[in-house]
Amino acid sequence: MKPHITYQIRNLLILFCVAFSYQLSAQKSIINSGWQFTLDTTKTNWQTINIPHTWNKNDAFDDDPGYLRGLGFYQKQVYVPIEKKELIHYLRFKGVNQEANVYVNGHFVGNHKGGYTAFNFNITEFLKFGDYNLIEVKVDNSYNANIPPLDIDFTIYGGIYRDVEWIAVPKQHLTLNDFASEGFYVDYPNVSKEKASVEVTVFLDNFDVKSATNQLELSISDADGKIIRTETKKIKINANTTEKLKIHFPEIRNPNLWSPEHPYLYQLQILLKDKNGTILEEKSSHVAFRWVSVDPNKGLILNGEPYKLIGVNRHQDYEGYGSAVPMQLQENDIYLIKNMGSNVIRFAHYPQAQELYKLCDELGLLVWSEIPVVNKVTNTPEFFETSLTMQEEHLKQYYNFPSVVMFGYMNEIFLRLVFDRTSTDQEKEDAKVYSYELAKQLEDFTRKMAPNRLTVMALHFNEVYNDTKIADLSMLIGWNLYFGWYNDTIPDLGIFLDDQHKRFPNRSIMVSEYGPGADVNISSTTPKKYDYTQEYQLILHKSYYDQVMARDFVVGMTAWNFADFGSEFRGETIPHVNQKGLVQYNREPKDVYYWYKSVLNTKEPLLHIALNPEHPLSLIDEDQRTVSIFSNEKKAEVFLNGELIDAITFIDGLATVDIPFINGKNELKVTSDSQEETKTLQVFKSNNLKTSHFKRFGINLGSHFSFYDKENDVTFVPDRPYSENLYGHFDGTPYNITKDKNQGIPNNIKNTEKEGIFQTMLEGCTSYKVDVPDGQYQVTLFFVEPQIKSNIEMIFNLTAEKALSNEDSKRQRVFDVFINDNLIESRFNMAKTFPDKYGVTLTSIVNIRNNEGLSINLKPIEGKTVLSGVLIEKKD
Ligand code: GCB
Repeated sequence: MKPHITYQIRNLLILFCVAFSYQLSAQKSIINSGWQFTLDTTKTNWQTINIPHTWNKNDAFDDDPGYLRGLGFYQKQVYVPIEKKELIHYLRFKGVNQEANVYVNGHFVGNHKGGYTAFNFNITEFLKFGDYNLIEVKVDNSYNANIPPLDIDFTIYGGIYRDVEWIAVPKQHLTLNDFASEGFYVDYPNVSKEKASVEVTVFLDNFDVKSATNQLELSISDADGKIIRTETKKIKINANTTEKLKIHFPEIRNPNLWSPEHPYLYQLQILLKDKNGTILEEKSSHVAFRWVSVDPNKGLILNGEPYKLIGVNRHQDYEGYGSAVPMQLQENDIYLIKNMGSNVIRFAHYPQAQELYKLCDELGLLVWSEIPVVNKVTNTPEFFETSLTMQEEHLKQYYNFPSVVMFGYMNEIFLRLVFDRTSTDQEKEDAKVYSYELAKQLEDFTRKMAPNRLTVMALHFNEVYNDTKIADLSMLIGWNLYFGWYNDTIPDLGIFLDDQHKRFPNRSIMVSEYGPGADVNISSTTPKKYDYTQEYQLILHKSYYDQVMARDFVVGMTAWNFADFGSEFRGETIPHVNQKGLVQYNREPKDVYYWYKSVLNTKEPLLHIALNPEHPLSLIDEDQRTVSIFSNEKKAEVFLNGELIDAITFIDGLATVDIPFINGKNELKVTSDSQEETKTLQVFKSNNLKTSHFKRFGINLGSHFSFYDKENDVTFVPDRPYSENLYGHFDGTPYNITKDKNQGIPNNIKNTEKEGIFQTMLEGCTSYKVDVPDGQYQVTLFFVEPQIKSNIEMIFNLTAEKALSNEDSKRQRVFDVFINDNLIESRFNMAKTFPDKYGVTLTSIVNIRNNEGLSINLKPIEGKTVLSGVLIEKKD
């Protein structure tokens, strides 16, 4: 019996020890689930939500201008067991946009400004143990002149949109009070092919009223998990103090170097133990050996060799989620970016989820990370302080990711100033001085805090950056260049780069943004500047790539943007969205993504036909259609409906083929050495509409591009002058279309999602004809009043003309509408009927007889007529 009792006691003792050590060691839980949320300032009408959460995921995309920038309230009850009384408790918020005030059990705990960095609050003194505790967070995303960013081209979604963690730590722990860092920093005093050294600086807090003796055990293991270095330190920490320790590891010989092609990672483990050897806390970090520098003539030097950066910028929001995006979807972005063959990401214009940086370490992507001081600075001590604090949080929280090689702090800081029509010359001069001053402070601070990183700043195309010498501050300059979009032509890129290099030979430069907007529903055989076609997007990206690759001195390029993203005020073909993505807002790739992949990713075979089989194709008076095919192989064969029609050779990932599609269903097949792709699509081919059968036929008036209308499953064909047996206009001109801009009206059209039809139109057209066969048709005409006042002034649409006031626009145009001589709308006056740019349709049933075709006549009474589109649907 005796031994048995002893065993029982021993077991109990073990259990007790386990429970005891459980209580003593650090614990972290994610408390995202089941928060109460309300927008109501009376704090009623609570709804239950989960974090990540934003209150702007819908209103930032609706027809009403603006979105809620104001207060949101969150609350949650958390039970804290009595056993956790000995621990120190922190709340960690990984991202709250943009100002947070936190309360625990009614006590104010702290305030944080800035929506893109994490913050910790010690809440221990406010807790009730063995009881429920009320956590309240008041979140404010109102415009605040003292919190960057100010006015920018992306939506400021309000809310707690990243994880909330509850961290409970023993009295001695790695500090949580150093700008929400991990409490340790990994440095590499010397790295070369032959040897590498690692130094870790740890900050230990002792919250006890008496001093404590602890032990720190650090180890580095290689990618196979084999421990290759260990260091142990005993340390006495005085009561209520923070102790700083530096631990040097002996050099590692012939280290495995890290690069995007060879992302070799070592692992650092840190164990904090008490004097009895019980683990109090455990932390880890990637360790990677690489070194970077820039050379004004050779570009970036990575591990001693010139290395061209090719990649993308990334915003963090996602269709349907706003900024509150599940982590798995966000991580998929990084895989998509890597698979495209990128070797760099610029997380623009703000620090993004830490999980993504970790993935960049693992997959091999160099990172440019920055804080959102964008377009403009406010000259107040508060703005300066918030910006510097933000940079300190940014540097400290992202310091240990070896993929981060560039730390930035400003984007296009003189953009507002250049387009400012209200400030005096003196005010503008002052703005240059104080913006420079903030840049200098941020630059100096970044160099001091992160000595082994490159500092970087992005500029827009303007001499003001050279004149003020702000462009000489950082180690690397990123130019955001939109030649061929906002200004000039595509080849002007090279001219600009050469000129800068000649004038500033000691400056290292890259192209940090470039790219046109593109819409997968818009297509043209004659792509033009500012027309949102995928074809123009491809031309521009391809040429930029060639121009950058031809210049050794250019560090590289990051496309704007990896994905379409929310920018509420924009009125492009997809309103509220900036459409310059290589992939769509839902991350479905656009054609250009595949082109990049075919050039950059040589590992995975790729073959892509740049045609969407879901979009019916119309070939009117066109024998064949040129189709682009992308591949990273050398050659392929092209078959149409089972017959070989061409053998193609890919040059720089691209080949074009003229395909003689037939009317009806077509099967286009391309086969290369290792791959095959088939696309089956519906083609409407006609040289004579009078003898053709169709169910629906749409025309995009005033446009050289076609638009796929998903709702009606019809592709609206481009406009043309009338010719017999076909269709077209007899008079009128495309509204607001110039050599440089092929968009028509740059606004959201209310009450519709067919901006691709409404935004372009014929003005002054009195007669339009479509030679359809006899029969009964439903005919829908599409109109919008282009000049009615829109409240939004588009800074990014620099060529937009000034809108008329409501009063002026009411008198703009009045006209009668006839179809085949029947008056279907009398004194049509949209400005009078609709308060804004509404998509208006007139639908009538028309009987066509005697081979007369369909005639649309617009008779002006006042001003000029407009017409955006025609849809003809066969009824009998
Ligand atoms: C820029 C800005 C970026 C905009 C972009 C654009 O230069 O840095 O924030 O979104 O241009 O699309 O206009």
